[in-house]
Amino acid sequence: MNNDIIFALSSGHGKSGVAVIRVSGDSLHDMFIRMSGRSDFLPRMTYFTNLRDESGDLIDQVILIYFAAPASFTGTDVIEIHSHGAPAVIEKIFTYLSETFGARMAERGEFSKRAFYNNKMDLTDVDGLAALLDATTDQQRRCALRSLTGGDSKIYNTWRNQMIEISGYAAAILDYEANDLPKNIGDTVRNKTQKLYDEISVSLSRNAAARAVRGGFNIVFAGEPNVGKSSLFNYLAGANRAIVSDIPGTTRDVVSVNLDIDGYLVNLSDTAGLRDGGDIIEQIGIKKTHQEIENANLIIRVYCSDNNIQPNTNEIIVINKSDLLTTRENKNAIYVSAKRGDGITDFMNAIRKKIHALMDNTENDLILNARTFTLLTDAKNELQNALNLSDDNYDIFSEHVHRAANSIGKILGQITAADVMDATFGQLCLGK
Ligand SMILES: Nc1nc2c(ncn2[C@@H]2O[C@H](COP(=O)(O)OP(=O)(O)OP(=O)(O)O)[C@@H](O)[C@H]2O)c(=O)[nH]1
Ligand SMILES: [Mg+2]
Repeated sequence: MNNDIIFALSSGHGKSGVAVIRVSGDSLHDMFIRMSGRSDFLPRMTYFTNLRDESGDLIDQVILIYFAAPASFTGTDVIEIHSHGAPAVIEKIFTYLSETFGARMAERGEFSKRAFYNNKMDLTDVDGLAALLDATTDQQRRCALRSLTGGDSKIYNTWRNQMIEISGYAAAILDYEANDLPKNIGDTVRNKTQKLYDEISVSLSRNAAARAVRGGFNIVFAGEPNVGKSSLFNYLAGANRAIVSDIPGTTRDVVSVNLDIDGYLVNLSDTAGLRDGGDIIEQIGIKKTHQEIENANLIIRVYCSDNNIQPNTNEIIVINKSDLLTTRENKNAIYVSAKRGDGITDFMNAIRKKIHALMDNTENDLILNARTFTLLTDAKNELQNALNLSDDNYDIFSEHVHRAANSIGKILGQITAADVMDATFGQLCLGK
């Protein structure tokens, strides 16, 4: 691979105290001598330098660090320039790098692409890096970090190695005499395949939780018009985001806010009240309510009269306007009053409990995106195909398990088409 000299701003954009510009290329030793004015430098040490352009003009006072290949982020030589964060300084350094050294601005994700081709990262590590850079909550940070530091790769590699081994054994059953093979090898091969199948199934079923960590835990308020959904929504949002009125059918569009509850990202949505009739616009709103309910991790069913309706596992039953009620029959409902604030603490605790039930321990789940979810599902289906075969079909059994191993290989980027690479690295920003 051609590692021409590329550079990018690795720190954030806009005015800042310090900016970090990263440079990557095949041999940057001489470049470092020219920039630092010294030849007796060591890798990974900081050197304070008056950085000057070709005509001797001072560009900025900077700190330089040299990372010698392969011990760098990209696996190539890397120079880090820590300058003052002014846009004019950064611009001047960019011009200096291109004019003096023929360097060019890196493309989106190009540093990580180099790291991938130089075997510093596999594709699941890159997915982890992208997730980490997007992280806004503590749980997102933890999950992403586990993936970035090779946690996911380790699991995939273990699965893949086991599949290759099983596939080899299955093929051997036909090639060797029974006496030359370990006892009950057929059963062993099947049991191992079943175990892998179960493990992958669990990981796939945890995807809803993993998605909720990345995209947010979706909570939807649903119920008939006028029961007080918007009032409760505003209460939890801590702001008057949705219009409240005593006219049934007030809310039509979905109104959403993001909250951080115990370190988890939560998307809270208020919706149009569910009823037959109403005008065309209200009916469109009700359609949207049904879509929101489908995507919800938790549905808050709001009522305003006493009842005995029981919640499903992903539901909380809330009976609002408790200030007007005389009975409280429902043991599995939470009685609240948006008007007076009664019962809100219990309500919040019930929500918390649901969030924790789904999202706790997700730091051990794989980070799945559309690409990895599809490939992992392919692998699971191939194992299922193998397990469905009758006893004497071990050559086909071997082939199915081999294909499952290939799918896992694709997840890691061991066999990958160019478009997948572009999609994976494209999710990163410049300078990563
Ligand atoms: N007494 C009493 N009134 C309430 C309470 N909560 C809401 N209300 C009133 O009930 C009416 C309807 O409240 P909303 O919050 O707009 O109800 P909604 O469910 O969002 O209604 P739609 O948007 O039409 O579906 C308003 O007049 C509120 O002031 C409560 O706890 N007690
Ligand atoms: Mg409303």
